[in-house]
Amino acid sequence: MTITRIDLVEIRLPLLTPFETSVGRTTERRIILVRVEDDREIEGWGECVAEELPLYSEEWTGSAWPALETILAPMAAGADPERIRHLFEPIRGNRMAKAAIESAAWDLRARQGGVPLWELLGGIDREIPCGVSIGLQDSTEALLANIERELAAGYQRIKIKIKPGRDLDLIAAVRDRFPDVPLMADANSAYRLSDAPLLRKLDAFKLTMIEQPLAHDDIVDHAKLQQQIETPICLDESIRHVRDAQHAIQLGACRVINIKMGRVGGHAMAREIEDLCRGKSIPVWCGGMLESGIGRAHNIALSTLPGFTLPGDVSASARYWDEDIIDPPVTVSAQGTIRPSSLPGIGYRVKRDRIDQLAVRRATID
Ligand code: OSB
Ligand code: MG
Repeated sequence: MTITRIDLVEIRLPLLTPFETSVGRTTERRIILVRVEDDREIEGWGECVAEELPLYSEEWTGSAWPALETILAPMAAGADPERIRHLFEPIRGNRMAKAAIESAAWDLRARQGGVPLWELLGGIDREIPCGVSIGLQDSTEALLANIERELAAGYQRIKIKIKPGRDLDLIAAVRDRFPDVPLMADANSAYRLSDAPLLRKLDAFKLTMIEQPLAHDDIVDHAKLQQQIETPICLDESIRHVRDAQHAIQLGACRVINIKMGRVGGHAMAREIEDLCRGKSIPVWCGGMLESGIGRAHNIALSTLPGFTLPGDVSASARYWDEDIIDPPVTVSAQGTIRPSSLPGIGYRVKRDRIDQLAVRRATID
């Protein structure tokens, strides 16, 4: 049952439309996929959510590759899949790289046991509620048209990206057109505590939350900001470990947490954060990192845990890709929900031929 072989493959996957945030613009993803195999040739798949440049966190595709190839994969080769997270503990940082192998090991365990990953993780058999994250657009009209389309498709909440100079007027225009839609804004760390007077003006628009307004590694200033605004703060970038979630909740730095399995080093840590938050009545939702179908399938499984009560940034493959690397692609119902697969593991077939077409580098560790 031990991991006997690990394959790494980097693919280039062009986005159907560029995705722009306060920190930059992405047109093509460079994604590292991890395939683990056991002695009976059962496989497991994971995805590294590191981006093309270290603009969201310190990790990027170029740093995750050597971390995986020279450190993490050699540690994991020969190991029991259940032991992976403990083996990785002495290695500092590199959480997205760790999560790529750790999550592949979870998929492997689920397939070894013949059960869906969501069941192995402790999820509930239910459809998960979905929202969309819409990047900065060239014009307000383009944003409004985009929102219109996503609402018509059934998505349950809209998240828009904001940054200084593209905030109050933009949100006012959206609220004017869609007075009752569940709406939130993600700043990706674009503001400072001294912007509190401006951020307080957002209270008028009844956002369900504002995501990560202040620095990517800050908790203390978020607590000060939360005292000055009514809009609930949701932390994304700042929560890298269950300890961060503990500290943030203790200090009142947020009322909601966005859990990204890659950002916190894997499913095991994501579950710990979900468990903590559920105990403290802090709702959580599953964030996204423009994942291909493999990362998306892991997000769906994670979202079945009981604490994930809010719509996540987990949406249909067709919003991102011309052709996904899994079959079938992820689809969303007219009610804005995804039904988790009942097949073993991540529950989707990985399209090896498609991956081969997109591959730009490979490594095998055994
Ligand atoms: O901050 O949630 C974020 C994408 C890349 C990096 C960070 C973020 C995002 C998104 C997109 O908001 C979510 C998605 O559709 O995958
Ligand atoms: Mg975010």
